This record gives sequence, C-alpha cells and structure tokens, in this order.
Amino acid sequence: MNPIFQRVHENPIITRQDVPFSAAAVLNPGAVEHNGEIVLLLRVEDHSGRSDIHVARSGDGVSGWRIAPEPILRYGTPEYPYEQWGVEDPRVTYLEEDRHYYITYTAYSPAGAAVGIARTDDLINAEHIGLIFSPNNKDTVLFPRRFKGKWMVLHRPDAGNNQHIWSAVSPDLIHWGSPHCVLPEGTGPAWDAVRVGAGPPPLLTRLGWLLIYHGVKVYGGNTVYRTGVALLDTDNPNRVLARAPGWVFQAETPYERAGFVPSVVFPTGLIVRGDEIWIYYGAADSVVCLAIARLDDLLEILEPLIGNSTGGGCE
Ligand code: BMA
Repeated sequence: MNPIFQRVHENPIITRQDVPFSAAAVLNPGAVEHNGEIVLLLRVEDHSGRSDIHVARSGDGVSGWRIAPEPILRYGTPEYPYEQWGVEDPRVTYLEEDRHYYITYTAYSPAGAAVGIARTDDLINAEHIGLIFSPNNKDTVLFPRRFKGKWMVLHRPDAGNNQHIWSAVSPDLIHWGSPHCVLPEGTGPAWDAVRVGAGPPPLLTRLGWLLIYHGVKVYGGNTVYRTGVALLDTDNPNRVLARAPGWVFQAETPYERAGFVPSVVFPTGLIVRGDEIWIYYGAADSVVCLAIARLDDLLEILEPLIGNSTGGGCE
C-alpha cells in the first residue's frame, strides 16, 4: 500500500548548514504563501539552546531557500520577559479581514512555556500583540475566520495528568475565553495517549475543518511523536465529526529516527497545492522536512467515520 504522505527526495529540505549563521538546529516551521513564494517561519535554535524565528523563502517550496539573517521574532528583548528563553514552534494564519499574517508561538521563560501572538503584513517585521495563554500551554493555532463573530484558536494547556486540545474564542484576538475541551488524548495503549497538540492551523475542506495533530506515546522511556487527523464541524469546530483511530505519518527515515530527539515528526506548516497538501514538519527536533499527501486520501479516511467516531469531547 502506498503511504498517504510521500516525502520529497530533497529531505531534509533545510538543515542548520543552510542557515546563514551558526545554528544548532532548525525545526518546526510555520508556512504560508506570499507573493507567489512559499514562506517558512523557522524555529532556529542557537548555541545557547534558545530559539529565534527566522523567515525562509523559496519559489518552489522545496529548494533554493533564502533565509533572513535577522529574526522576525527574537528572544531575550527586555520588553518581553516571558520570551527570555526562546520563541518556538510558530504557526501562521492569514486573516483576510485585516490582511495580516498572525503568528502564534511558544513564549519560553523561567515561568514556563506560554503562548504569544504577533502579526505582520510583510513577513519581514512582526509586531508583538502579547501573551494570550499563561504557562504551561503550547501548540496554539488560529482559525482563518470568525465563528458567530468571534475568532477561535485551538491550544494545548498542560493540566498535569492530561494534555488535551482545547479551544478558546476572542472578540479581538487578545482576550480569550469560553474554554472548551475539543480533542482529548487517546487512552491506554493508543499512539496518542500521552499527549496531543494541534499541528498546522486547521484547513477548511468540503467535509469540515481538517485538523492535523501530533500525538505522543512512550516506548521504554522514549517519546514517539506521530501525526493524526480529525475533522471538526465547519460552523462549530468544538464538534469533532471524525477522528482517525490510527496515526497517518510517523518517523521512518534516518533523519527522522536520529537527531536531538529521535523518532519525532512534528508538523507545523500546511500549504494547499492543487489537490495536494504540503506538510512542513520538524524531524527529530533537528531539521526541516516536507511530505505531500492528497487531500482526498485524508478525507477518505475520515468520511466513513463521520457520525460513528469516538474521540470528541473530554468528559
Ligand atoms: C514538544 C515541543 C516541540 C518539540 C517536541 C518534540 O513538546 O517542545 O518543540 O518538537 O516536543 O520533542
């Protein structure tokens, strides 16, 4: 059987050697299209262990990356004490309404991992909006439209015993409330029973919002990060319409199996190209990779599960 996700031959498409300065690792990129190019927001870890976010551009989304030497978001500036240990794992959503790209990211400091939001119209300079969730919380993705007049995110608070995907809504992208638990961890031996977190921002399809998410299982003390898919209701994303019981993508190649954190595939960017979706992901917390799936292949997994799927709601 053909795998659903096909890796490009050029993988890993960006490594630390491609960065125009000395870097320890490059991983977990947000992705958008801009001026006919594919733009990645790279998490670049420096030799101190802290991460900045740098913009990379390419005409074909595979090769010829031009990486900005200065970060678009930089850790350690005195105005943002909650970012003193790093800015990590950006996701990007374009909002037609005000023609800005919004970046949600992990703001890391001695206080823990919180969630920040920033915006940019040129993908060169970004303006901080502020922190939106206190620690510990990660993996926040913004939907590209309002629901009943309000913006919505998915996010992943750490509740100690469980790390489920929650939603929140906001009138202004700054003040967030109405928390709802959308997609819980799996149970028992499941591939995603240790924690789950949103991958790229959800994609609206003919069946609903396609949510690509990561799930974690521990084998002999080692975490294994795999990729799963679920479908959320078009008008009310708090409703899970379907959730595939098994993962659809996992670490298999040498660059995914070996690195700073072995056996990690961590999707964070999604671009639609015709009937394909291009998934940009961090591999082994070390390099940036690309895998391509046909959207219909993913929807064919989910469609038969609509109406008889478990996995929505956390009660
Ligand atoms: C998560 C985040 C990611 C990382 C992943 C796998 O908690 O810290 O940055 O890629 O773990 O190690």
